[in-house]
Amino acid sequence: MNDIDPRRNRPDLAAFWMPFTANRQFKADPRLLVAASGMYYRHEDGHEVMDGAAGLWCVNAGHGRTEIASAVGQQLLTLDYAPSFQMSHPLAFDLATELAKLAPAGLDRIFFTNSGSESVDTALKIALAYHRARGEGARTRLIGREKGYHGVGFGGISVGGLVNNRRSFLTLPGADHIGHTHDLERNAFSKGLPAHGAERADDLERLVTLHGAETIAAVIVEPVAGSAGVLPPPKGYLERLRAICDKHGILLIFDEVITGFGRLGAPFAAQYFGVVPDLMTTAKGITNGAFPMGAVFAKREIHDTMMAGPENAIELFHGYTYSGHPAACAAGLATLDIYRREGLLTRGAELAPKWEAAVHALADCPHVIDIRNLGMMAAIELSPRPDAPGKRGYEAMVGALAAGAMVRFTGDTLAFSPPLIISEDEIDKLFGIVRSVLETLA
Ligand code: PXG
Repeated sequence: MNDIDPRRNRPDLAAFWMPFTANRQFKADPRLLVAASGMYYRHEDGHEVMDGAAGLWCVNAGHGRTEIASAVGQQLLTLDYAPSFQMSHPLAFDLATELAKLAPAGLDRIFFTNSGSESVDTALKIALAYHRARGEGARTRLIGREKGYHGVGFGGISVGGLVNNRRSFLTLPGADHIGHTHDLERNAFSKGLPAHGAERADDLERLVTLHGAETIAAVIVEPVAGSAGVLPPPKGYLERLRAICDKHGILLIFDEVITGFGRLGAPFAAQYFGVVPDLMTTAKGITNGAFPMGAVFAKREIHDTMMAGPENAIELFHGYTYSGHPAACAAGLATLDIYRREGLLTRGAELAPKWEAAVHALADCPHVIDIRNLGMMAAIELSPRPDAPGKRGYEAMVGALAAGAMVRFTGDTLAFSPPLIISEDEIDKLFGIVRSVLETLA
């Protein structure tokens, strides 16, 4: 880890309007990270903080990977930028080819974006354009799920199901939602997939009855809901959703922004579950979080359907200045090399039993009302203080940071998703810190 210049003063905090943050609360008591290596961040006060969240679910190979840094640096010196509209550069094709090799069967056409939000909006637009190209232009409805998080674009918040992300904004008129699967009454303290709730996929039949299948373009779900607090799907749920989509000609989109790149112990959740979507959105782990990038994986049939009309006609009027940015592609290729070399896309499968046992051992801690896990994801749900929902979760996060672990919180749920290089001892250490915090939490 680089040494930090001790003379560096705290920066002026006023100008940076922070995303998804209580800005005034933060600026009154800031939390600044100044360096990172392997499993650890360094806090500005010098103490080491174990990364229990892979940054924001993205640093799957751990921090400070020199291979990625060198690849990006080299690329910037060789070819810093090249347009991707009507022009390109070799690395974009190389990375797409490598990603297609990892992809679930048939999803081997790759559209590059710069974030999860852009991947989601791109996938929704591809779904609409695909149906139109097939002569089913009436299929314009986009279906999400309650508690879903699909980023912050207008498409993503329209199919998203977290009210705070929607209430201040306009959403697309054609969007609707199936019900969520969170069911504490029947499924609390499930290890892995909860037993109850596969029938909740049938809610899609309700929307088909309400709107008509011929108006529905696509359904998008996170295979495991992440931001809502790690909600693994009930056993059989995704299979059922797939079957209903097939029955009605509706495209199924898996939002794998979190579950992609080894989080569950397989390259993608689609492979973990053996359920193949029509489109898949990714970002985050595609470059180990080191460079902004996202990618949409499309079934070849969807891509090929769009390759119609005169050869000089643009098939999809969509793309970004930075789609397939050379440095992002270099970061992606270096990241995939690391994943392959170190077996990180499947390492989660070996660690998951230890991970599961370690998190569920906290069931006796105060305030704990549920513990959930799948692959290398887990959550501990705390009972809210009746007068102050969310406060306990916030205090647990702040307490853990002081005690040497970075964890995410959403409301009163703590979420865990470590870099996939974590050792068994570090798993014990992480949950040891969490235990010490929960035991002293008011
Ligand atoms: N889809 C999913 C499933 C996500 O988890 C996005 C899309 C959007 O990605 P971008 O790159 O546009 O942020 C996400 C992002 C959290 C947390 O703590 C989760 C995300 C981002 C920030 C915080 O749960 N997920």
